[in-house]
Amino acid sequence: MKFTVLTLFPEHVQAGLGASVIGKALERGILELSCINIRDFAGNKHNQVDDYPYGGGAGMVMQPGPILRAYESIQPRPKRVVYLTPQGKTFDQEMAFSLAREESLVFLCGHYEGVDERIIDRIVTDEVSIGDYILTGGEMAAMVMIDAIGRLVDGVLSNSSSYENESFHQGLLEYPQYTRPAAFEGQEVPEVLLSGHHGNIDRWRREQALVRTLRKRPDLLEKAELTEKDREFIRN
Ligand code: 6GU
Repeated sequence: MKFTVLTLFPEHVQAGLGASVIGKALERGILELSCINIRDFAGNKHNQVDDYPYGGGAGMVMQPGPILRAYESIQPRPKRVVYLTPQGKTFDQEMAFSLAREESLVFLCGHYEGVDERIIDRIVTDEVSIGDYILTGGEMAAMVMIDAIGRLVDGVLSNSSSYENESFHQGLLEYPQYTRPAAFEGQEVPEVLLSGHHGNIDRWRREQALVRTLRKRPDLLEKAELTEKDREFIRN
């Protein structure tokens, strides 16, 4: 899968995604990342890419010309262009799965007070927010999305860390995890996990995932994939 990021801070994005699982997948060529500096397409002596807003008001607006020229430098022309903005649809796991099916994605990162509306009309297919708060620019949001989408691409995660088994995959929070030692300063690992009885362990984990979701994020239960047994457990 190929990610192209249109940004004023290409090194920031490159560095932010260079480590860990996504960094490895980039090295192995399973994922591709190309960061295009919008400023390279300024086309004026001072490399200016923003200007005052028509009608007045605070801040600066990114001009449409440099962004369009940066976009037009992408070959082949992409199908979907994601603009990172607090005004967008809120990113979630379902959207991550949907976007992970694309062969390539372009992310447009805005700065200052945003981009000229005409660039949104012209090239943007998806406006996406990563949550209800304001960031100084779209770069960190693009990195969040690329991390979440990239890990869903075949071959990025090892078999042992595959997302297929994640409880969040079914819309639930994860069950609690423990490793050695079995007793840590008087705190013991739940006995069922030491029992070797996989049927009991699976049931305990499922119940823990349900209890946690019910306590911490009851809103998630509405969309979760629950069995009749799950529903019965929640009722009791
Ligand atoms: Cl996608 N961009 C900016 N600038 N701020 C945000 C955001 C995006 N999502 C939440 N806050």
